[in-house]
Amino acid sequence: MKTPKIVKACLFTAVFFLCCYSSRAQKNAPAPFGPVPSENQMRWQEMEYYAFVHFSLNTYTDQSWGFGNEDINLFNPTALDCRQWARICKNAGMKGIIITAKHHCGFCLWPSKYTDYSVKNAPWKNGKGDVVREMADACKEYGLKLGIYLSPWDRNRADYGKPEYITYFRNQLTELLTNYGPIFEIWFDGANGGSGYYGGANETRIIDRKTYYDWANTYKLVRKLQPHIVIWNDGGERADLRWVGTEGGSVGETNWSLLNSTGDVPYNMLHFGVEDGNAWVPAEVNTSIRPEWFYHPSEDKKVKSLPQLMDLYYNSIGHNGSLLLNFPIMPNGLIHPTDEKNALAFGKAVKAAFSVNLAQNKPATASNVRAGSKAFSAGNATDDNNNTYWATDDGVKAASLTIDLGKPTRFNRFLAQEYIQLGQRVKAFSIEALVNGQWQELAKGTTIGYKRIVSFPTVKATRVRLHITDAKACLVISNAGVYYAPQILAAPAVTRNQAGIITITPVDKESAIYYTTDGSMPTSASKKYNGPFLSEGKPEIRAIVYDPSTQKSSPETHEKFDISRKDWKIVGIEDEKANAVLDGDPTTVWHQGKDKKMPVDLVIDLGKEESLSGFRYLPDQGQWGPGIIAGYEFYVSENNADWTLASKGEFPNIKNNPLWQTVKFAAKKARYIKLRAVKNTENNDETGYAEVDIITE
Ligand code: FUL
Repeated sequence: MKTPKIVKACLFTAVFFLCCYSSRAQKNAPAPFGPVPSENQMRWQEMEYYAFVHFSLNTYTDQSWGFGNEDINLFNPTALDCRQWARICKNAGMKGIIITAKHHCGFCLWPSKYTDYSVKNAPWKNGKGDVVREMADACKEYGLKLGIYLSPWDRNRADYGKPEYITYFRNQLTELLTNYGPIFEIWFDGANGGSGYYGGANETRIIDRKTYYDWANTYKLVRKLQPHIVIWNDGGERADLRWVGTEGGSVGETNWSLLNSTGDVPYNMLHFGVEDGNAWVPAEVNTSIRPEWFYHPSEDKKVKSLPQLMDLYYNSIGHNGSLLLNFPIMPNGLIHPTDEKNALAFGKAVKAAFSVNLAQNKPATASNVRAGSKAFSAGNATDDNNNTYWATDDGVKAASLTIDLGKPTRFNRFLAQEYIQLGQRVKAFSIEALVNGQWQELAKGTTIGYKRIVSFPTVKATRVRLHITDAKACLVISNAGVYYAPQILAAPAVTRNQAGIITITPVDKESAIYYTTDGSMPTSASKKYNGPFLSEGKPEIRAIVYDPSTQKSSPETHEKFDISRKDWKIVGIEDEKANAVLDGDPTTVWHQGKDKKMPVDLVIDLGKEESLSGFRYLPDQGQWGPGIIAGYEFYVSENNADWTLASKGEFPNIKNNPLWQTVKFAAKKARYIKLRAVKNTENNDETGYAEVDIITE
């Protein structure tokens, strides 16, 4: 068909103006300041939200980390369906999936030519299956990008620790980066070296994470095979993306997408970035929808709820990070229905909060506009185009942008974006609103970066102002948005103190709480909570928050406590603070001093003989809480003199995921218990406890 003349003329005019506009914009544009993202990093940053799937032999052994000798015959999912994973991720608003092609145990989800320890020798599909292939096909079908997790540490390989292993590792990389189409991200886990099967050697092998893998050449290979990839590496040479120092699901409110290109970075720097860093290394927030990465049936009730997932959103994407959310795959090869339900509700809630930008195309003015030029005017921040921006004159590092909403408008979120292609600049800002003719401050913040979302209680205002108070260089803001996020009812927290008193705390202080103590589901017709109450025996509390105006309730909190700890005493320790171990409050913690050399004992008198079948340990819940016990022995005694070993072992992955650790053992009668810390995660002599509890028969 011939293009009509008028259409041609319009097209020509549009292209002409576009060219004039962009060359003019470029002519006076601010110079880049400091490090800037590469094209690959920029493309990745715009993905914002994508998934991890953890699936391996661990799925069948209920472990976090396989030792490397797990039986290949265990791998036989009966309903494996990567299309289910992809469908869920797509419907949840995600843009890609990273699959654990090989976790630390060394088992390969694809039929690698270079090892027998793979799906090709598993019963699944009579050894003809390839999970990575099925994942790649499903991603393609659902328009998702594919990423690969390949653990550098391999506890199965006899040659791990020797130079030969590097050849093996690179051969595997070559297979994965050649045979499965475009790969958007490669994930090199930082957990590297330690005990393992190692082809039957059953020993501990320590490697130098910085030098062993010859990262420089490994990266070269990766980039040659996949020129558009981004590399995540927490263990060795600085990569394209950084870990945020925690698997808990947040990055600092101050978050610079910068690090120094050499030198070690402590956990807290990973969390906040380095203001004057000389390399662009943006933050990826990796966390699991359940406490652990692999599937454990015991966590079926611990799937992150919608309010928790929303917090995660604000603490990652809202803090200039990306969100990598993990789904543990069940032994049958599917994502659990609760994980699916919560992930979809999360996607829906994000849409409900952020699909209508109340500032879009609203008139905006600024206290300074670069060269007074339209090309950098305030309106570029509200025009729904991230490639145009409001900029200030060189040297103007503080200025404000005012958006006229036209009429009193209800909102509770502000979103700002810097045009990071020219570097990250903003150091401090505040959000103000014109309410009933008066300017009032709603919130304060520090960095902005690619995206910053600020939450505050709902206001009704006619104007809103982004007031940048400090920056490294002139301001370059590509987007300013105003949103109304509907209220989300959050499950309340339920705690029991040592005296047996139950306290239920809502997230929103004004919410009404309803609860049951008989194991039944709470509703608004259940007992209303009017303050702390005493419990007897092994109480089971189920509680909800209920909003009468919408007749909606929060997800429930379900806590099952064991026997009362009323008569328990910590034996032989003078320090009063030690009671934090028994106070039922996960936020209080007690540390045995560093002067005590490992092993360190904690002895508790239960007051009378009990029939024990396990114990629980909660380490320091502080973000970088020290003294996390990694290796333990647990003893029981009837007289505090003759001790029987009930269990010994390790708490795997407790460093990155410092949650309740539950250990079960064959039933034993005892009045005294002794938790012996034989090793902590830092290999020093500190030992910390938020809580210690027992499991009775
Ligand atoms: C950690 C690993 O040790 C965990 O098992 C998990 O794979 C997580 C994503 O990274 O470092």
